[in-house]
Amino acid sequence: MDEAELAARLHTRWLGRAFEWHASCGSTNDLAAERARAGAPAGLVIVADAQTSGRGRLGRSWHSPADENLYLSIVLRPARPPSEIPPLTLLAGAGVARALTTFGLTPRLKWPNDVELVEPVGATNRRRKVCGVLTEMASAGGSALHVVVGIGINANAVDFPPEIAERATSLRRALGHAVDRVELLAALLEAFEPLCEAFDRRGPAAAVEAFEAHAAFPTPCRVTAPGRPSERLEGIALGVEPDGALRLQDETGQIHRVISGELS
Ligand code: BT5
Repeated sequence: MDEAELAARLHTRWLGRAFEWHASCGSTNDLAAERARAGAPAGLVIVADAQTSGRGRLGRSWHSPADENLYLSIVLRPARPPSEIPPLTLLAGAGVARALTTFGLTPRLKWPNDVELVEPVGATNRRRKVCGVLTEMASAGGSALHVVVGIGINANAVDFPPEIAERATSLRRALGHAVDRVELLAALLEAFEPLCEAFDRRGPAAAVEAFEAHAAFPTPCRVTAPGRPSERLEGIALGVEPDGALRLQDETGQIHRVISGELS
């Protein structure tokens, strides 16, 4: 991937107009945070062909083999208070979903940060993860200084390590052919730019609206607390609240607001 190639294809106004490409790095989120602390503008995009310590949430790792997939981080400086920042994860998922739709796919968003594709496995269909989002923020004095939105998309990987083989898929597996990563990146940035502008104007409501257009909730669904798998709630997901929390009704009819957790 190279900068001139992206610039020639990209039709955004500010997102991705500052761009760095690396053959390899630890985590693009760390590089983006470093650039943001040094004053990088909103819209800076950092892409790596490989990550040696790609991260998920809660210290989990993101499988990031070289040259096959898309690993990127975006620096944003939303004019919103820190409490309104977490729904940016929903917004980024919606951006990815819109981009994948332009490839003829029907992605489904799983609250809060997974993009999934339906894959036939034997006689059944399984939802498998094609993308994950990791949003990280630095704040001071009640305002968000910068936000880094990290996005990993399995573009062309065909095989996955055993620990995720049952749960992961890629665009290539779904489409039956390889995808051009520059084209994928341009489609993603073009889809995400207007969403970011809507978020600046309207905050979390814009994120929730965009997310719900592609959301699919497992029924019934189970939510486990981050890092505490024994604490769980089961019920029917009713949707996402205006602030991004998941609304879940348990079997007694009680409604719960889930702010973070793992959905299955
Ligand atoms: C995520 O975390 O899904 C967020 C992933 C964000 C990755 C991007 S890549 C660019 C940027 N730089 C980074 O360092 N990170 C971001 P979480 O919901 O915690 O899911 C992590 C879990 O997904 C792992 O524990 C595995 O079970 C599974 N997993 C790991 N790698 C995967 C992959 N390539 N495809 C599908 N599933 C994967």
